[in-house]
Amino acid sequence: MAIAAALILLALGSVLFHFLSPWYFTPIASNWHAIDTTITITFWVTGIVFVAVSIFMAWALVRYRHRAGSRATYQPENKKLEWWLLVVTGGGVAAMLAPGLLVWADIVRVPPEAHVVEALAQQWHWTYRLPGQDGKLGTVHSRFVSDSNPFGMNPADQNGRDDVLLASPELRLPLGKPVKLLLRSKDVLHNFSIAQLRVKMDLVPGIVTYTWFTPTRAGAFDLLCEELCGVGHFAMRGRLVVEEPAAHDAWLQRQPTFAQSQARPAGNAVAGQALYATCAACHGANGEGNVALNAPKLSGHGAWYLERQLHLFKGGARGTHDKDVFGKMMAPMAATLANDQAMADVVAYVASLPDTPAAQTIQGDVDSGRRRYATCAACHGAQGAGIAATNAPRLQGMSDWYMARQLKNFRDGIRGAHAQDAYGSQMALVAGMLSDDASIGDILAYINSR
Ligand code: HEC
Ligand code: HEC
Ligand SMILES: [Cu+2]
Repeated sequence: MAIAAALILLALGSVLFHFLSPWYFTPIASNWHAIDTTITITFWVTGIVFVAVSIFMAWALVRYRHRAGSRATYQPENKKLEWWLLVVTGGGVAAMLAPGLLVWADIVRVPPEAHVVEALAQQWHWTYRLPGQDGKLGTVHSRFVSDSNPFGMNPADQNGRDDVLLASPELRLPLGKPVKLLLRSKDVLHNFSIAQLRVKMDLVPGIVTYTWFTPTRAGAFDLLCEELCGVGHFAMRGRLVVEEPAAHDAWLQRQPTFAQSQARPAGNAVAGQALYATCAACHGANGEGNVALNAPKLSGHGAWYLERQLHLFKGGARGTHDKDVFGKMMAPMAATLANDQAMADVVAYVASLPDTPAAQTIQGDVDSGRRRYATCAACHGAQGAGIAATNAPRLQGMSDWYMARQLKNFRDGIRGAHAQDAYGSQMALVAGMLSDDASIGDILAYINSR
């Protein structure tokens, strides 16, 4: 009797939970209402069966409970009942599967007016490519991929010259226009998924997969890589901003094309030497860093990393947090560099400076650090040499006292919290695992031992 009551309560509780709980689909922001409908149908079918089976079991427990003198009979065949169950089960399964087939047919049939956008995934971030004025994407090949051509653009293909390459995890799309999304991976399986759009599709190295949708609500939506194996997919956050078509066109006009980005003049170390005079006061004549002035070693960092930090400081995405005492000292210094060319020049000069390893100031448990560093290696490299393709800078041989401070800043939301600091926020996500300061010391001691 108690079990029968428990079964009924369980069924009732589940149904109430389903209807009353605040955890359900996010409000939809695309044309894919049909996906929600199929899920609702499945919930109805499985819900009715679940309640019916629970009630039947409770009823059978009460009706056929033990009574003195009563005997069970064995009835192996019941044609009528079997037909009945066959038809009801068949109907239920068809009701769950058939709508899905219809929706899938819509998903694979892209409307001809859809404009094309490519999302390119790699360990561990997203970038995007838009076709430019001609509406055609240029061809790409993995053999063209390099640090200066991360999209693998075919330099001989005229269609690619006006392609807009977005080296940022943020994609912008116009409201109300259907988009065909081409999905390309440079290395392993990834998964493009935006809950509010009800869009989710795997990226498979070696082939280009696709999906399509029409954004129906303006706003910013999180893009997640839901390929959950491996160490870094969780840190592959992106963002989709859906905006009015006019605002979108204006934004698109400002993005450089592939041809323009290739034509950008390289930094000039001679011009950079004069600019570096200001920097030397804190960072040292050879960019070796100065712990007394809290200015870290710069020599030995990749130009891509230094330029990005100077842009972040100048644009206010780094060094503006209230508690970022030392970042706030650096930010006005970046503002003295008048433009992109000045930044490229000073960085070119830093690249010409001798690279002597920084003095080691941090002690810790190297073995514990080795274990913890396994996660870091996925982006910063096994020896901490930094990897341009993952946007993760060099750690080995750099100022350890400075890195200790940065790791705390990342963890405590002082660095990497700004909306425009896409790569800093990725590092901040990882730094969340460094709950105690001792683990930071251990990791840095391990990096020092490399
Ligand atoms: C007044 C002293 C001072 C001067 C002058 C100065 N910096 Fe800095 N710089 C700092 C400090 C302090 C930091 C560390 C900020 C932090 O801890 O977040 C820093 C950080 C940096 C970083 C970030 C390094 C990293 O690993 O993330 C770069 C790049 C940089 N400075 C470049 C420059 C350049 C280029 C100049 C000259 C235009 C310059 N700095 C002038 C004090 C200075
Ligand atoms: C998912 C990739 C990823 C992982 C994993 C990762 N990092 Fe980073 N890390 C980055 C990126 C990207 C940056 C550059 C952020 C920026 O541009 O502001 C960074 C920056 C840093 C910096 C700042 C360096 C400087 O000169 O200012 C330190 C220190 C650092 N990481 C240490 C670590 C440690 C220690 C671990 C392991 C616990 C780790 N990272 C794991 C991607 C990663
Ligand atoms: Cu991924």
